[in-house]
Amino acid sequence: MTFLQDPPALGNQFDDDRALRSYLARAVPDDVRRDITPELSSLGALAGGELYDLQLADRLNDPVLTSWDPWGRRIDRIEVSPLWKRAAVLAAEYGLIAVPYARRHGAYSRIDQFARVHLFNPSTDVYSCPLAMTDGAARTLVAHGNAALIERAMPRLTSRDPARMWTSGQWMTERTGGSDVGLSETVARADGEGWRLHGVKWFSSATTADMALTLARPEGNGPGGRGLALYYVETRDAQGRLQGITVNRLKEKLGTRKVPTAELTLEGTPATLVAGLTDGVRNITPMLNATRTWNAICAVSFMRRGIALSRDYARRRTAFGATLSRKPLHLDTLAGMQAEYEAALHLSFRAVELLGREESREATEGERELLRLVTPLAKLTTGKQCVDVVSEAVECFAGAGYCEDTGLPGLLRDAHVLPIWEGTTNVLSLDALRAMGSAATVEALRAELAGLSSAVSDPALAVAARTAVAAADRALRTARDHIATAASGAAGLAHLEADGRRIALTLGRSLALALLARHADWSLVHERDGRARAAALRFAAHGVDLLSAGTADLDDTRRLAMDEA
Ligand code: MFK
Repeated sequence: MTFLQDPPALGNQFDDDRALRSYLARAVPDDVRRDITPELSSLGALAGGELYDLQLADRLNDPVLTSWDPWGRRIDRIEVSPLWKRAAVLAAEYGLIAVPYARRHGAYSRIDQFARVHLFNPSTDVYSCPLAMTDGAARTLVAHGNAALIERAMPRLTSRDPARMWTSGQWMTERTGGSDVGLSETVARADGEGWRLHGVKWFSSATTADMALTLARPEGNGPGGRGLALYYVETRDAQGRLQGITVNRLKEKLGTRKVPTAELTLEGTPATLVAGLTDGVRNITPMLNATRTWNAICAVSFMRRGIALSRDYARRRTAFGATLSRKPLHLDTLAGMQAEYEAALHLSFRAVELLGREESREATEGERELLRLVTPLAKLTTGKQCVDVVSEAVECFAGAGYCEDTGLPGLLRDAHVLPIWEGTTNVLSLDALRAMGSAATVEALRAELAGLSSAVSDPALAVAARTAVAAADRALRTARDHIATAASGAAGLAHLEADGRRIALTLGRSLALALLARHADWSLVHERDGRARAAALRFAAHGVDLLSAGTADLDDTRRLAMDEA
């Protein structure tokens, strides 16, 4: 009989995720964990069952923009895929935005929320994008305390009723540049009590949102991010018509194909100031930091999906006389992926813990300082890990992984957005340096690493934790030395920037290792389980110190980069 290979299958994605369950067992009190487990398990079943099946069936259903109705009226209607419609319902019902604002479990509510996101994301084709922006918008409105906007939008953004829940967009990027937001050209003109926006938003993600937070320059304001103001926009009027918004076209992207990312022209779009007439860039940063946290958790969850599929396939696929699960080299590859995943999970959930503590006003001053730095570190570190791990997952399927209808290429394409949007690795590295400008933040990181290291007693894990502390120390010293040199000339700053990614990734990977080592030590004692220990030792062997070879010569770098003599 002809041989036919079984496809990979997924079980309950919560029950199967030993690393997540072990993390929750340590980080969340028992009564809270008992309370949140049924919904997590239910989401895990959906993610590995109904949603995964729907995702495979939905593969070719890209969003469709219809610009005109049959009678010549401009309508700009965007139809999203069946999977996205189902995801919208489930996101509301499972409280993916509501949970941290209801705060049923205080600071732990953020852990509850992001454990849900972790399970939900890999089966919903980046519906996490509108959700992340919705969370970011809610957090930004709360942070600025604009009572009228909070009263109007928060009940919608945080609703668990799919018919009432709103999603929000985050319209920042313009043709002048995605990273240098201060160059934005959109103008805001006063119009009675309100404002009207005029300009082009070049990348507006999930354009089907009910509202958006966006930046525009009030007429007469100066240049740069300081001259921009933060605005609240409702996309449709009471009759459901777009308000001065034309959808020029949907972007043709490498991945995130289900996300209707559009180029928009704003022509007199009504808008409301959120927080004063200036400092738009600073005022939108609560949104950026929220979506960057989502980015980190989504990176972790894509790694987990790649591993879950690869592991299942390894049990089914026979080659050279045995299943892949009996092949030492294949096992070595899977173990390496799992180690990266576990480190990423502990790093990202540390950012989540700190966010929850800050929001519930339980954070110490040091924890608030630490949050500012851990957020970009988690985003930039896990974005890179995710692309590597998911790429390995595709390779675990060899030729099958390269075929579109297995769904694996889509996973890799979606993973590829994570180091790009919400700030590229380089922009996030510079943000980490910006955060390290505060001595208190650097001190908070040192204290965190020292605390983690001292909590480890297993000898091999203690060595790993010390490796993490030493690598981070080298990165911090490198930054400090460059800054000291900068006092006597511009070369120090250029050196600091050139080393920015090495510094940030070293800090991100070191902190991830220290967190994993501390967790592994706990797991050895409390769960009698050595798997997290194996993950920590393997992650340490992958390397965390990107500065061990010293810093780069700037002239050589320029010559090499630009191929100049
Ligand atoms: C799966 C996950 C889903 C995610 C969905 C996302 C979908 C949405 C897709 C997108 O919208 S992608 C577009 C996202 N765009 C970015 O992330 C912008 C990237 N660029 C940066 O982050 C730049 O660093 C930045 C625009 C902030 C630089 O602008 P400026 O004007 O040169 O900023 P500047 O002068 O350094 O900082 C202005 C103020 O903000 C300063 O405070 P002060 O006014 O008090 O001095 C900074 O300290 C503060 N600031 C900057 N970044 C901050 C911050 N504060 C807190 N946290 C930060 N991250």
